[in-house]
Amino acid sequence: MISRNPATLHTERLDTYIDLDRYPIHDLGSKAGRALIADAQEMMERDTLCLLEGFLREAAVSDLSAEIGQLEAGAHRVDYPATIYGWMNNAGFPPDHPRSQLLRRNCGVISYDQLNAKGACRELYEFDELTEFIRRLLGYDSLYRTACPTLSIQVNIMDEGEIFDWHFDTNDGVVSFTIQNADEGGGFEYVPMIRAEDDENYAGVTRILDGIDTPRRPEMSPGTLSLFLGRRSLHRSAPIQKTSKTRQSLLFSYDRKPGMLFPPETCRRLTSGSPEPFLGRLS
Ligand SMILES: O=C(O)CCC(=O)C(=O)O
Ligand SMILES: [Fe+2]
Repeated sequence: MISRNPATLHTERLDTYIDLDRYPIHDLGSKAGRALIADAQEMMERDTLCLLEGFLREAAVSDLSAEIGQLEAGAHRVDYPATIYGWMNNAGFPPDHPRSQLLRRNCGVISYDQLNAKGACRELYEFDELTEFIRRLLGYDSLYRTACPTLSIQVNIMDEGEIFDWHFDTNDGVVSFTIQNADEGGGFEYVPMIRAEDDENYAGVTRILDGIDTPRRPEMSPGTLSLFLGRRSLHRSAPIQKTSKTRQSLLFSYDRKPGMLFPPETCRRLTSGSPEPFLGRLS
């Protein structure tokens, strides 16, 4: 019998989740690994979005979807009106101004504490190779999985009629995996670089909100890894139309410092079902 060394077994386990032939994240120093990083960074610079199609193997997508499907009925229901501009004080603008709009965020959320400790979602998150890959893509000196017992992993579930409407993110990037799409609607829509820190471009934002300009609607098939920088790129998950199955996306959180916890307010908003509007910063 051939004895198997633990490193080989570990890589084989990683390979059951991630298509290492196409995406060699276990060997980033190789020629193929360096090309992968360079291509992905180019996508991010160009589009603020890097999509790696077929990153997860089909069998892994099935396992993840099965775990999520079993937990769906217990998902926290989220439904509240929210500002597009969460980091700013939005008081005092005219009613039709983008800063005055409150748009609906409505979905189900399975939080980290609801996942199976030995399930597929957590096993995927725990691979150091994945964290290191994301660190390299972002070009940070360090990157850690967050320590948040509630939101280090978040599964978003969307059913018929639900929408997670237009906004800018306040974080440094979101890593998500498309696990299942709805039959109709619910696509990710975005407008890259529509705002700059010194130019809010309210006219451009208004044209999107009013449906005059068309956002990008990238194809995101199950198994796609997406890394998105949403600070400057307006985005939403479009309304889910008639569907026999939910849209499932799996979100992983990272931070440049170890031990990061999300603010209690953020955790509460995504798990308590409070309909209280999110107005942004109040002072
Ligand atoms: O689920 C999505 O496609 C969008 C989620 C999102 O933009 C967010 O959570 O900030
Ligand atoms: Fe977002």
